[in-house]
Amino acid sequence: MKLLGSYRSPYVRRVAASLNLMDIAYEHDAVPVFDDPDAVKTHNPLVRVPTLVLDDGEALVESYAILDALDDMAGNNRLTPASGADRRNVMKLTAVGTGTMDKTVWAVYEGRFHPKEKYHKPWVEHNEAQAVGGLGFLDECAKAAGDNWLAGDSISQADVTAAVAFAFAKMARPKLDVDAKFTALSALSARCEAMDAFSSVTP
Ligand SMILES: N[C@@H](CCC(=O)N[C@@H](CS)C(=O)NCC(=O)O)C(=O)O
Repeated sequence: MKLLGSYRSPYVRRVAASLNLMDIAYEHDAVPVFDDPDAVKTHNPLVRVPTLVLDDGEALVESYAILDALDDMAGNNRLTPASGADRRNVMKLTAVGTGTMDKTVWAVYEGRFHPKEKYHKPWVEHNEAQAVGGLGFLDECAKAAGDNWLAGDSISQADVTAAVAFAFAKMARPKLDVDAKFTALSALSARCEAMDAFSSVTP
């Protein structure tokens, strides 16, 4: 299988780190989606990354749907529990993580795609405040988890997505000073980034 998209994208990176944790082999093509949209359009009508092209040519789109399919393939290495309260918990924490990514990305896009005179600072601040809200929530959960992972004694998709969302906010919005504000989440992130599964997919 081939994963399309740069590891600068937090959505691509969470899929890549998950593939590594699941021990599923893949090729990587860091296609620049904005500069070379046709390479992605062939496989994904939305022209977004991540896109995962399976060996038989079937293309999977949207990180949550890709990860759902990968969990199915991963057997005992799945990162989201299959059902029940454990699944709901991991899904909720993961949703806060992806929401944090969304809001951080939107704040970045405002500066990247609007001409200077159309840059709307209140909208950037609105998105940043929501990203900070998400990080604050995950930080409280990391505090409560202590030496454990967010959803128990083994790493789950909640940890992967929280760590990647944190690293992305740190890289893309340095002025938010997330290491100082969210110390428990920062420690969780450091724990993840020390693993090959994450360090091998650094932007
Ligand atoms: N909800 C999507 C978000 C994917 C996404 O927004 N990817 C960005 C890169 S960070 C992208 O492909 N942007 C291209 C565009 O929107 O034109 C997912 O989880 O996969």
